[in-house]
Amino acid sequence: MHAVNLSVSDGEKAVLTFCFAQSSDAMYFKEFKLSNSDCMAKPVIFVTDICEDPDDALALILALASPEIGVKLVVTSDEKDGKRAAFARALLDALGSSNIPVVRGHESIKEGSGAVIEKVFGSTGILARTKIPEEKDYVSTIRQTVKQNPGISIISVGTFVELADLARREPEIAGSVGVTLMGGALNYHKPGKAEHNVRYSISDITGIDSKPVINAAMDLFTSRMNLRFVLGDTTFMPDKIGITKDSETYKLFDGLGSTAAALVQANMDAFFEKYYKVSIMHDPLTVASMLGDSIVEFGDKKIAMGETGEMREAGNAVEGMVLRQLKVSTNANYSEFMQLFSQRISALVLKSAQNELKVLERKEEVTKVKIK
Ligand SMILES: [Ca+2]
Repeated sequence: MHAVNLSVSDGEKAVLTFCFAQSSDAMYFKEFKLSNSDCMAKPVIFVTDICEDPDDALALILALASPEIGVKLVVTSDEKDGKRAAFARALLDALGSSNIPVVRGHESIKEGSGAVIEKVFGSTGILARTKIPEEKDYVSTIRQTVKQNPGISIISVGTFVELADLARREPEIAGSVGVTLMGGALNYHKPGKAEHNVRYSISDITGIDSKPVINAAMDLFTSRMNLRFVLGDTTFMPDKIGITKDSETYKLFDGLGSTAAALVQANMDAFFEKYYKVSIMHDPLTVASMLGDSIVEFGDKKIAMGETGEMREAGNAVEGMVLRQLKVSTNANYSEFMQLFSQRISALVLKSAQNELKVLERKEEVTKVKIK
């Protein structure tokens, strides 16, 4: 794919955008403009619980760095007073994507969530200077974005409350949009528990019938939405797609000094301190599944889900589980993914750092001229 695109934006200032991509080998260049351009890009809405596990921030960077897709809207989930939305806003701005709107999702329905975001807010002044996006009706915003972008699809790498709300309030819109989501597991590494994104979509608070007041996992599973699951069985590969403090990906951000690098590094450091020494790239692998057919393989399977969010293949279903035919991930090419991931995020992060430096140098020049 390659294209030259001349567009007019920002007060009739012409912006020349050059896009070039070579099959799936990750070779690409985008000159003159950092943000996602529209050239041949498939529009997507990105739903994320950003600033907990740092893989969300890295997934967003991968999406922005990928010419095959164009992010039209970011919706946060598992919100903590709009702080995830503020983090997304700051990261997008730092990467030259101020044109992409961010809408706050539903407040967290789970006790104990949000430890990382609180720590990151306390550790970097960048977020203190970022305006927290105002509360808005996220379902209306999603509907509007879907109507404005024919053929749009949704990548969900957070919890499911917003998608379940969309399915309930706008069933026609919801039914018209394909959703690729990270979540669910058929053989979860914590036996008897539901996978994280599924579990965090089911509220702790129970109603009079002892069922959770919100069960967005079951609501989504039983909705008419066209769902494609990138399962934890495929993504939980710490040895193959895990990032630690010794990884090249960590070193890319460490000490680079740009705003984007500082945000991502603060996120990684807080996660490593609060939770685990490795962050597994569940969410970037999910984004990569949208970039061609070679990285993640999918198959059609009959899947069962229980009230607790536990998922099984139909053959192992127990009483009370609901059955549905679904597209689920069956395998992935991890080395191809890591190569594409590393190349693309480095290109965007380094380019944005260079641009930030140029702006600073220009400001210094202006100051010097004024002093003279
Ligand atoms: Ca996530």
